[in-house]
Amino acid sequence: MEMFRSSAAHAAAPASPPEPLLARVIVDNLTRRQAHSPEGASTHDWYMAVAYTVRDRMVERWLKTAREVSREDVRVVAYMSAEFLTGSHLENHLINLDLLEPMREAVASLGLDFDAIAAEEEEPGLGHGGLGRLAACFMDSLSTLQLRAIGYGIRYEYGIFDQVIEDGAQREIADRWLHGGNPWEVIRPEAGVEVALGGRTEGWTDERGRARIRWIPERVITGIPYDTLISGYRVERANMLRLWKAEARESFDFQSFNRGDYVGAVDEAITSETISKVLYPNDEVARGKQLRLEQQYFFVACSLADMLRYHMSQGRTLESFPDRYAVQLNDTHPSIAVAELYRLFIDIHGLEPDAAWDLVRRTFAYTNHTLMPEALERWPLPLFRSVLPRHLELIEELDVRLRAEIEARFPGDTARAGRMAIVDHGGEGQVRMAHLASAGSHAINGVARLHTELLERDVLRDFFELWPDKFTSVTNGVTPRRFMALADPDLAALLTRTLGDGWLSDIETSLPRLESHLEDAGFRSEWRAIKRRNKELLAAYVQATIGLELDPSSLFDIQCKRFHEYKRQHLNALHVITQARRLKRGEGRDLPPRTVLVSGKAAPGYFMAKLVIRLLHGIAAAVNDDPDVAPWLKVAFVPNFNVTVAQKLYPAGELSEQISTAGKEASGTGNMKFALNGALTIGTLDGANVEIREAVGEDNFFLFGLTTDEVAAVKARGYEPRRHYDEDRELRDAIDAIAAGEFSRGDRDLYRPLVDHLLGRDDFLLLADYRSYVDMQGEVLRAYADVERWTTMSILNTARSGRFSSDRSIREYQARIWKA
Ligand code: 26Q
Repeated sequence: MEMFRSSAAHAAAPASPPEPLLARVIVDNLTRRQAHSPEGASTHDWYMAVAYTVRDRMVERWLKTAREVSREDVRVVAYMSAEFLTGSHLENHLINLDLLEPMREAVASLGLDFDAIAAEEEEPGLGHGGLGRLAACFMDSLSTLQLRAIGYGIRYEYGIFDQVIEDGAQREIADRWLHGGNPWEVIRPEAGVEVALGGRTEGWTDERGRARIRWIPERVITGIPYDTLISGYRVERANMLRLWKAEARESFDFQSFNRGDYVGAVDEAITSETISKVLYPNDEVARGKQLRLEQQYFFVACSLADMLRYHMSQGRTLESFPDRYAVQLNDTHPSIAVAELYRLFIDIHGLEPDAAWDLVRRTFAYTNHTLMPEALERWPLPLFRSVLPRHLELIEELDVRLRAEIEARFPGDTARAGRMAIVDHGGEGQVRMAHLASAGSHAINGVARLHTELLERDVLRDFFELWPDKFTSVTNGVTPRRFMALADPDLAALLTRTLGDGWLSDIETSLPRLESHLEDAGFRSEWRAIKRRNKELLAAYVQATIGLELDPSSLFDIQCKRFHEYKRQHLNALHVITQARRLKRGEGRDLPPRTVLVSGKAAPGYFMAKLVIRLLHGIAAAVNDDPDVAPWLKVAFVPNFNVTVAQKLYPAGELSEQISTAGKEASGTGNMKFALNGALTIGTLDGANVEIREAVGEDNFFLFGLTTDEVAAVKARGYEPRRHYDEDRELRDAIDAIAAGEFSRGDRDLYRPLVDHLLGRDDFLLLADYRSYVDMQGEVLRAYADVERWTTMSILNTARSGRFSSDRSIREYQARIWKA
């Protein structure tokens, strides 16, 4: 005890700003809030104490913002998303509060290691990848820009699975992120909401003699909000993320209880609670699973009820709802909100349909994140009817309205009306959620310029022709607080020394000033030293996790993202095989060595994606142990890619692999995180790569591959991947090596499905792009050999990537869509 008392006293005189109380408050939280004594406390106990200390500091900001919302005439942004991939909170809040260093010192004064304490935090993995992480970046920027916002989503008890690798294959482990307690959330049982499901509808006549419909549900569950504070960078306000947990309506059902069926009643409670139990692990493949529809409806119904209840409690009219709330739909996952709000206005509040529809459309805006047909959500009619019978009736009604609008603008064009219908009556029938979202919103946006163009030209073409003014493009962005300041503190310190304090609030205007330091030898060598140190840190992490030793002087070439065939991790693999074979022949040993790092999860049921993970491990095993190859080329698979691992990878990246088939990746955001951290991109003209290349300059970007139009032309002509195999000796050797079992201990069957697919169909045109990719990888190494040239290109990538801040994205949403 003595140590703690004297250390706490020590903390009375730390470096500026003085935080005499911090250490004492931490000990207070440990003892009073958690009933632990300092001597017996575990690292996790200390983490909880530190977290509560930070949370308490922020509560005032939060309450202040809430008071302002109730007083002022502001429009609140409600960001509705089935996913929020926030990453760990502790250090992020400390950066925002300018308390990271004082907290380090306070913790050190207690004789403890801050990094070990911070590492105790389980990151909330409430998303798969890009879309969920984007929602988290947007929440960060909304707070930093001091816009009033609420993020609405689901408090999954199990987030995205943890990935472990066994014998080169992915195995999934349940993510028990709540196991150790979550100090960041505040439960609000008093703000619970009831949500109905299933059942049927019936007609009735209201007191004014109007024919009305009511929904007689089969089940009712309760949604309980859990609030997490979202601080902004150096600002006095804060927003919140409100996530819903599903619970049984009562702790037990009295009727069953009276019948003596206590266990049956508990059973029903368990069934209700499954709704928020687990994040579906598939992304980009929409499958008609009832529980997934129930999840979507559950959080949307809770959130709208929450908004309406607050709105009415302030004594406001229904008509003013769209003036007070701008609801952004993060893809179609929450798009049932369109039908739900329409239902609430008509069935519950008795509005006339025309008025209700007008209010609905003024409320919602829809962001599309995909061009892949299999990712477009569609629900089979029988399933939809059994879960949401009343909503289906209303959607049929909306369909009639939509048809009338189409007829007025394109008379007699029944083919068009059929293509655009919300309910597709072919076969068993389907509800097309992208059509519901488009019809029910006043704004529709894609997430990069190319993506929006393709939406307008292709996926949503008919909607664009009907409502061209609804469409807009908002290129994605990432928060520089997490992905620069937090992930790369040394770089942040250099930028503060070079650009002055405050650069992090507006990187779009501050980073370009780096160009005036381009010739400064001292700055350049610091720049290199920082990257080198980040590579050493990553190498140490890789050594500790998979026991592989990396050479920090080699080029760190990284591809980290979900595994998908369209993202083409197997094209990366083909290049590695080709390069290994060259080295084996003695070619290319005069060029700099390269370390290829790959990281990412595959959906548990995505056979081909999992096979590619195995292949990469097979290649790693062959390459890393070969003395003719390993000095120049190593391959490391970094397991369990998540936000925490990402924060180690991006700062160490020198070459960013953004190699999707042109026209498939809506935007990408990892591409932006790498560029901001001074990596160069090797990439196709896909998603936001196009804009990154424009921003950083074509000389500072390694472009390869077919364009979107060329891809379409090749497919239209009848693509024959085998021709490339026949004509390109190195390509043939690489594929033959896989087929021969070189990466599967002689097993010729393991990768057969992959090889057959590549030679037979090759939907994502790996073989067509192989030669230009491999040649460009040669250019990369030649450029890397010239240290000064690479340094210049690296600095320019950072200096010119400021527009890929999510602050810029949010300003655009605000100016063009929310006008909050
Ligand atoms: C849908 C229905 C049923 C089950 C799962 C899903 C589902 C879940 C997640 C469908 C899609 C997703 C995730 C999509 C996603 O992350 N898209 C990415 O969004 C990023 C942010 O805009 C873009 O940068 C990426 O290009 C895009 O792939």
